Formats: sequence, structure tokens, C-alpha cells
Amino acid sequence: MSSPAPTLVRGACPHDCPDTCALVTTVQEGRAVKLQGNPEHRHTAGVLCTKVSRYIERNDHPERLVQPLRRAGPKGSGRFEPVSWDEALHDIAARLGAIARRAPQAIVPYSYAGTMGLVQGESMDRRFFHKLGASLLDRTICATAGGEALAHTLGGKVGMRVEFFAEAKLILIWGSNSIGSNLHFWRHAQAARRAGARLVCIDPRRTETADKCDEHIALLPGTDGALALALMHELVVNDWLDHDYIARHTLGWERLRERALQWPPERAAAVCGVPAPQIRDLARAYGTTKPAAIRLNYGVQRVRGGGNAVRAIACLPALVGAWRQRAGGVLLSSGGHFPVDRAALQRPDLLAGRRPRTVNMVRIGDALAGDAAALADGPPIEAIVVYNSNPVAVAPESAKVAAGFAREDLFTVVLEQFQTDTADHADYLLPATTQLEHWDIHASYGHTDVLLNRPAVAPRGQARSNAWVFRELARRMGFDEPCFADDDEALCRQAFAPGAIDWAALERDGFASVPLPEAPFAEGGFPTPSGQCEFFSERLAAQGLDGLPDHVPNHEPAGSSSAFPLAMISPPARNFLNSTFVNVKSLRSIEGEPLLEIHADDAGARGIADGAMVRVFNARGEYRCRAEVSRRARPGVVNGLGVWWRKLGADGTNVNQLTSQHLTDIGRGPTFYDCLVQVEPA
Ligand SMILES: Nc1nc2c(c(=O)[nH]1)N[C@H]1C(S)=C(S)[C@@H](COP(=O)(O)OP(=O)(O)OC[C@H]3O[C@@H](n4cnc5c(=O)[nH]c(N)nc54)[C@H](O)[C@@H]3O)O[C@H]1N2
Ligand SMILES: Nc1nc2c(c(=O)[nH]1)N[C@H]1C(S)=C(S)[C@@H](COP(=O)(O)OP(=O)(O)OC[C@H]3O[C@@H](n4cnc5c(=O)[nH]c(N)nc54)[C@H](O)[C@@H]3O)O[C@H]1N2
Ligand code: SF4
Ligand SMILES: [Mo]
Repeated sequence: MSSPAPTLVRGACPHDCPDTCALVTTVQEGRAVKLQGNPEHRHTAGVLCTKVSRYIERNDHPERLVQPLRRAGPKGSGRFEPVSWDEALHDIAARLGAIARRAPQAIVPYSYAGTMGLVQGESMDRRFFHKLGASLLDRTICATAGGEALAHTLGGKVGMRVEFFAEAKLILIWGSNSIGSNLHFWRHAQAARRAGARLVCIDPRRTETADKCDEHIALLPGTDGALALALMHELVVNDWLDHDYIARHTLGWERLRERALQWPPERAAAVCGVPAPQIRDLARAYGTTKPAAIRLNYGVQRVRGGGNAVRAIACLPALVGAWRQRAGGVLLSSGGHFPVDRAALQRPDLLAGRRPRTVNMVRIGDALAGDAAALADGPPIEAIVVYNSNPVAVAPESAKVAAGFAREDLFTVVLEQFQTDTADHADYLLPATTQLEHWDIHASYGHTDVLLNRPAVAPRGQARSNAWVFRELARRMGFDEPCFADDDEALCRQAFAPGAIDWAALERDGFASVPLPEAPFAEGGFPTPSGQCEFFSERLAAQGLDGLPDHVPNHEPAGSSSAFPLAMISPPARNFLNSTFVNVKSLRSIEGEPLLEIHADDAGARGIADGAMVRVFNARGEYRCRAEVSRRARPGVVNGLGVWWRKLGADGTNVNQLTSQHLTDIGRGPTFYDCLVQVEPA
């Protein structure tokens, strides 16, 4: 007998990655046998990264959570016993209900972008917590510094369309290791280079992307604002300006001009730790090459002055009139181009006039420890419900985060696919479906297509979608609004207002483009209050902040401490996605083990040989890993790559043992790359 013909199911990559690839899963006899990039989707072009081409290995992993579990050991021990869904949900509803009757804000949701799906990420969950009156969560851990900075400059997460980078003659890749974390953009950059474009990488680390660019500017972390201001200085003094564009489409030029004139390249060179001629040369290229495009990424904004740096960089295209051409401008995020109907998905009206306090997820360590400021002067946290996130590994100052999650008096529910560091601390650990097993719908922050994800296979074991869990909890709590009955497929349909996207195309192809002009700001029309590119922001000035972009030094500037003389950054590992995939053996074996890249001079001065175990430490903690004496590290800066699972590291910690809970200047974001350390042989 021949086996039944395979079926092809169209989906979307769920990961927190700007590329939002279109997937095609081949299903045979109910099993996913092959996963490929959809060749018909122009942005995916049939290509997936190494990580997601292993998604079936992750899906079918022997350690997938397949049944609800209840804690059976001390808090944090990771020991569990099986329990039925009914019993788990009944008990969770009862315990959350008892807290909610007294102090609903003592319950905190904690979620981020384990999936970027609008349904499994921000729909039924939000409805549930809104109705409950739980604390709100400020979801700042990644992109709010840059996102809010962009909103104060361009008016939102808007910018160039990614496909037109291929036509640029100069591309600045600014704070992005595109080969590792934005592969499909890199294709366009390479096409541009083949057509004669110059590529410049601006990054403290000599990344694989830097290796392949024409030039690499290895500035010190947190000094991008100074570099951007020096570029402006040169644009002004050499009159490489588009006066017409500036006059018609910008706000605050006279004031910005004065600010820029305070930043001659020599001043910036001293701050950035790069030679002044290199800055002059970059300014000449930017001022005289058309079209010039900037791929700005989130790497620049994980420092105290990250918001200001993004604002300064986002001003550059207007100065030279780069927006006039479709291959000119800047792209940090395209997320603001999507007409997502968040009110329909999340139903903030269920708050019914209540205004719960907001907890900043970056400061979860302090919040769990009872710090009044981190608790926003609200009640102590008695219960936390974690989904789509692994805070014990990814949040800063993780000794405090782990201690908080280890509190015996904290009631913790974790929805997860795997037993992560956070899952180890659960009272109830609920098995979650993967992208191959549930419905979802996706916007993107790197291109401008909406993608629909259909389930390809049945859930493993008793795994259930996030939306299912919150629907069932709502039912048990007696929440009887009709919106709590919407199933996952119905939620997909509510994500965009009727008529806002082409549903027929989405259902047929799995993707549909958001209508958008080729050069969105050729004639100005920025979505700011003034309609102009706002060099000066009245809104920031009204908050008591500098209304102009400036260089804001790090909380922990390089060279400011003799005890901790090295600046540490901890950018993504190519074969992990944040802490996701660390437990996939084939990918972990490519990454090897937690590494700290260190320059030969810094290693030599400390008697550290290549491959030696080192102790990396500061006042917040210490972390052991292997040193790699590497040309990828510049003098004075060490690179701790990737967010490893703590329990898979050398001493049960990871790089976040060292990072701080300090926040950014704009957007209340984390400052992972604003961190001083010392290193010694272990
Ligand atoms: N493979 C892989 N891809 C990923 C991720 C992953 O973990 N792995 N993470 C995903 C997520 S959550 C995000 S938010 C996105 C965006 O992720 P990004 O933050 O854009 O990540 P990277 O592309 O690694 O680029 C960051 C680069 O910034 C550099 N950098 C660090 N500090 C500074 C600085 O002060 N100035 C400048 N100019 N550069 C600095 C780092 O060395 C690094 O090369 O990537 C996503 N894609
Ligand atoms: N030192 C340092 N720390 C960092 C960073 C850094 O560069 N350096 N990067 C930061 C950034 S940019 C970010 S975005 C954060 C990311 O932090 P997180 O958003 O916490 O990302 P992940 O570590 O990928 O964890 C996501 C978890 O969600 C789970 N998950 C996936 N899909 C589903 C689902 O459908 N349902 C449920 N219930 N669970 C699911 C996955 O199994 C995974 O364990 O980390 C930050 N931490
Ligand atoms: S992680 Fe990024 S590059 Fe990899 S498949 Fe997903 S969207 Fe594409
Ligand atoms: Mo992120």
C-alpha cells in the first residue's frame, strides 16, 4: 500500500526576528516531515536561517512539555508531577481569583516575543488580564528606546521599504549583525554591493557582517549619538545639505544646526574611540552619495543614551534629502506600517475605568524583591503568569530575577514548550503548542507583509495554545463577555479591521502586502504631530527632556572605573534566538559553549590564554565561561555572546548575571550593552 500523498501547509515563522519568513510545512501521515521557506513569498525567497530550518527538530524534541505539571519539590528545583488540565486550570483559577478579590494588581502577567503572533502573543491573554484588573506590563525589554525615539522623530516605527536597499549606493549597517539576525536584508545589501554600493558597518564588534562590508567603524558601545552628531557637523560645514527638503519637511533645523556645530569630528573621535579621519570620510560618503540608506538596528539602543542615539541617526536622511528616493532613508522597524486593530484583539475596555499600575519588565528583579519604585508604588507581587518569555535567563541582573522567582510565597504559572530556567520555578507548568500546531497571524518589523499561520499538525501530547489556556481560565473565573468565547481562528480575523488587508490573498497565498508608497516620505508627510521630521521634539521637551538629540553617556562609560575597566556587550548568538534553541542539540553544538571574546591586548595584560576559563565579574555578580582571544573584540570591549540557558552554562548562570536594571533615556528600555566588568583567569 502506498502512503497518502503529502500535504503542504503555509505558515509564518513565529520568532522575534525582523524577517518574518513565510513557511511551507510538508505533512505526511499527520507528521511534519519537511519545513522550508516559501519560494513564492518575495521576502523569504525560499530561504530560512539555520535555526528555523531545524524547527522540526525543536518541535519533535524529546524534552517537549506534553502534559500539565504541578510543582513537587522546593521552589526552583524543577521537580514536577503530572496533573490533569482540569485540575490545573481549576486550581489556578481559584488561586488567582482569591488574590484578585483582595488585590488584583498583585497579579502580574510577564510575556514577550517567544512568538510574535498577534493571537498567541497579545489577544486572549490581554483580555483575561484586563478583565481581572491585573497589573499592566510595560513590554520594554527589546525595542522601546528605539521605538519611542523613532516616534518622536519620524512619527512611528516607519521607514524605508527593505527591498529598495538593493538599489542604494551607500548602506550604513548601524548596530546590526545582519548576517546573523536579519539574513533576508543582507541579501539586498549584497545585491547593492554587486551593483557597486559601498557598505559600512558601525559596530563595536567585528561581526561576520563587518567582515563582509567595505569598512568597519568599531566605536565604543554607547557612543553612536556622538558619531551621528559629528556626521551632522560635517554635513553642515561642507554644505552637504538638502536645504529645500530641510525647509519644507523638518522642524527645529536652526537648533539642531547649533547642536551639530558643537561636535567636530575630533570631539566625537575621543568619545567613540575611533580616528577622526574615519569619521570625516564617512561623513563625506554620506553627504555625497545618492541614494544613501541606513539599516539601523536595535543594537545601538541597549545603552543609557540609546533613545537619543536613535533620534540623532534618524535625523540624518532628512538632512541630505535621502527620503526623496525609494532607496534612501533609514529603516529601524517597519512595525508601524501595519493597521493592527489592537483594541479589538486586546479589549482594554474590559478594564472598565480601572487604571492598574504598570510594572516595567526590565525591572522584574527589583519588582519581585519588593522595591517600591519597581512596583510603581503598587502592592507586592503575589502571583506571576509567564508565557512567551524566559525572564530568569533574559532579564537583566539575573541573580535578583532568580531570587525573586525562588520566593516560596510567589504563585507562579508558566506556559512553555520546554522546561526553561523560568519553568524550573513554576508552581504550575503548562505545555504550550508550537507554531506548527496553532493558528496565528503576523505583522513584521522588517518588511511590510501580513502572514497567516495555519496549524500543520496536531498538538504534541496535551499541549494547548496560549489563547486556549486564557479562554479556559476566563470560563472558570466566570468571565461571560462573548469575546472570551472567540476561538483562535476567529481571533486571527479580528487582528485587522475589515477591509484593512486582503484576506482572500492571505488565505490563498499565506501572505498579503500592506499598501504603501515606494518612497513614503519623498514629499514629507511624516506621521508626527507636525507632519515634519522632528529634529526638535516638543513632546520630549514637555517631559523635561532635551528636545534635541544629543550624546548621552552610558550609565557605565568605558574607562570610568579602574575596578571594572572593560565594557561588555552581549549581542545575539547566530544559532540561537535569544534563549530559544539553546536546548536544540544540533544548534548548541555549532555554538559550542558560552564564550567571551577578548582582544589579545586585554587578554595578554591579564594572563588569559585563548581557550582558558575566565571569571567575568562586577559589583552585581560573576559568571564563568571560556575566553576566546579574538580579532572580533576591540581593545577595551569584551563580547559575551548569546543568552544561554543558565542551567546549560558552566556555573549555572549566564551573561545577565552581570547586566544592570538601569533604564534608557527614552522608552524605559534595558541597558544590556552598558555594562562594565573585569575579567581574570578562573
Ligand atoms: N540569530 C539571531 N537573530 C536574532 C536574534 C538572536 O538572538 N539571534 N534576536 C532577535 C531580536 S530579539 C532582535 S531585537 C533583533 C535585533 O537584534 P539586534 O539588536 O539588531 O541584534 P544584532 O543584529 O546582533 O545587532 C546588534 C549589533 O549591535 C552591536 N552593538 C552592541 N552595542 C552597540 C553600540 O553601542 N553601538 C553600535 N553601533 N552597535 C552595538 C553588537 O555588537 C551587534 O553586532 O534580532 C533578532 N534576530
Ligand atoms: N544580555 C542580553 N540579554 C538580552 C538580550 C541581549 O542582547 N543581551 N536581548 C534581549 C532581547 S532583544 C529580547 S527580545 C529578550 C527576549 O526575551 P524572550 O522574549 O523571553 O525570548 P526567548 O528567550 O526567546 O524566550 C521565549 C520563550 O517563549 C517560548 N515560546 C515560544 N513560543 C511560545 C508559545 O506559543 N507559547 C508559549 N507559552 N511559549 C512560547 C519559548 O520556548 C521560549 O522559552 O531578551 C533580552 N535579553
Ligand atoms: S528566525 Fe528570522 S530568518 Fe530565521 S526563519 Fe524566522 S524569520 Fe526567517
Ligand atoms: Mo529583541
